[in-house]
Amino acid sequence: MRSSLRCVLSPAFALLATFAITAPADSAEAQNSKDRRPNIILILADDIGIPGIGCYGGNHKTPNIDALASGGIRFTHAYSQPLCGPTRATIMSGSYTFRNGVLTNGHGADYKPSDTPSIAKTLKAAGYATAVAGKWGQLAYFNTQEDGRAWGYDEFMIWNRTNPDAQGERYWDPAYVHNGKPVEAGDKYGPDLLHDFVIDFARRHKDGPFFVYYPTPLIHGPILHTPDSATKAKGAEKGKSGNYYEDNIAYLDKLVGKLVSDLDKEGLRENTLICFMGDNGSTGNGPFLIEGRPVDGKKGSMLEGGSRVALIANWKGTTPAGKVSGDMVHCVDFYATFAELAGATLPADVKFDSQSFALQLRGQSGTPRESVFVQLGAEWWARSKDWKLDQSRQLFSMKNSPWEQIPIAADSTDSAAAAARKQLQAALDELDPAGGKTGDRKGMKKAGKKPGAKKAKKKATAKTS
Ligand SMILES: [Ca+2]
Repeated sequence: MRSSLRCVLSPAFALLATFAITAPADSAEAQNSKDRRPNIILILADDIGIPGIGCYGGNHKTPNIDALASGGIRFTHAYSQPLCGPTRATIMSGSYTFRNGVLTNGHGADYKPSDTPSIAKTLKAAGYATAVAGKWGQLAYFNTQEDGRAWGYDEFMIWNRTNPDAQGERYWDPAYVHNGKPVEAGDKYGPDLLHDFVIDFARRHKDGPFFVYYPTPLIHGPILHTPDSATKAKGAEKGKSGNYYEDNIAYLDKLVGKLVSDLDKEGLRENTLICFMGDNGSTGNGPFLIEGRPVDGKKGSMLEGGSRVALIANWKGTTPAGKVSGDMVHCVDFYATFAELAGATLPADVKFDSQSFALQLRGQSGTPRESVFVQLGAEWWARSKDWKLDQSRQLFSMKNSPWEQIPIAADSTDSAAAAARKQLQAALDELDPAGGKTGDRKGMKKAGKKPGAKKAKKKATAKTS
């Protein structure tokens, strides 16, 4: 018997889901099922939208990420939140930001491990060894080993500027903390240290199962030279982004390839699910192109380019190779997906927004989402494959996304538009983001206020790091 996950969806819409996960009974069959549980590695890349990834039609070369996609599933309609903090809190909590409180950057302290679930806690309770490697900034409460345990992580190597003992940079001579102790990095390059930590952890837990959350700092600014850069211009060393953008993408891609190759050497590929996702859209000067045409919006924007990101899932021998899926997936969905694969029990009496796509990973059709929900501060929208409705009730046709969204007049007589409006409004009504934690804070508009249609297209702004 495989562990089962039951999604109870709203009658009108599959946006909100609650779950009852049943762990396998204590039997030989159940033990067998447990033995098939995969190791899970979630690579979260920083500030790279679909224009940064070659196999998405972007204008950059990413041969190793492309190979990961051609050996697994590439999701064309995958969504994060538009900024680091909200995405990270969404992944960890399995809930949208109006529930977990991290509505924009700078509010990570609103998400406490003591009173909110975390995916690492859930997987650890199911018997997984757990680790995190990379950027913890934009979330909080993570300096010591005790903090790690509170989040559910056995081991960690993190960069977290909220730690007073770890002030410093993320790339060269990085201010990382390893299991509560500062790393003596010398002239080392941070992303290399993280790779070594991840592979060492995997090697030590090769009998599995293990879970590694791997939020690499690449390719967030400052865009500095990498170990492979041909030149090392002084300007870029001081943080003037731009000179090494291509080199940073190349290094991210190289480390993805190295991870796959090192797991292969350890004989771990067939029992390890590797997921690769971007944490928000691309940023910098661009151009941000898909198939040679500029994408609509970038990081921090409520336009498509703010949150439409790459999602690749590769579990050798299990995920169908070379599949390109149009199923919509949201970063909130990792929680239920990983819990299902792990045969884990979700915390009771918690409202999750996560919807498992575990069946799709196993090559089955599953129950794809009918929409995704994205929020930044006091702005939000729900989106189906072809339509999008925002908090001001402005409807857009998304048939030409990711290049443009087309406003639909409120008095449009188009029957498909009317049906979409009804469907998406029902989804938003059920979620009721204005009834959750709101943007009634400094620097954020009050949630529930209805800006005009023009304002709805305006870029949301917030701090970044
Ligand atoms: Ca980011």
